[in-house]
Amino acid sequence: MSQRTLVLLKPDAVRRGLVGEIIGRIERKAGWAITALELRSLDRATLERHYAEHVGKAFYEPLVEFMSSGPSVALVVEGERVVEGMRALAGPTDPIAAAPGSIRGDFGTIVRENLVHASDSPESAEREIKLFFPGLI
Ligand code: RTP
Ligand code: MG
Repeated sequence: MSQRTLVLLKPDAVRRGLVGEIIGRIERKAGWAITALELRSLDRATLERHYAEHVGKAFYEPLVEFMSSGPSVALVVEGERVVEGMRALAGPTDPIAAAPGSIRGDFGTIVRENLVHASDSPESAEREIKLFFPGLI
């Protein structure tokens, strides 16, 4: 079942020079394709819409501070079961709980600075793709 998903390489991934490494892992997945890609700094308004489910939580403000601390790379990835597959490639939210082999497991230690975002359902993916790439059909 071909799907699409929205991936963000968060500011820590860009700062640490891990963009090529992470994109390489996505590119090597059989049958997946990157169909949009942009380096951009995320403003508070965009982050509030992106992370609407987390507004008001204790970690929300520090999350927004972090996510606006430098540019991110936004991508649309298309392919077979890519929503579930990208979440698996990223690993669980807490990098210490993430298995080696996953992006967060290989490169992360801090819950907030966990390198990547990947949409958590096909519905979230469509909402997030509209937010980051409004020109995309
Ligand atoms: P994401 O939305 O970024 O793909 O990550 P996720 O689904 O794995 O995690 P989610 O629960 O949606 O949380 C969004 C992001 O907020 C930061 N976070 N900090 N306790 C904390 O300090 C905490 N919990 C979450 C992480 O950057 C997480 O990815
Ligand atoms: Mg999430």
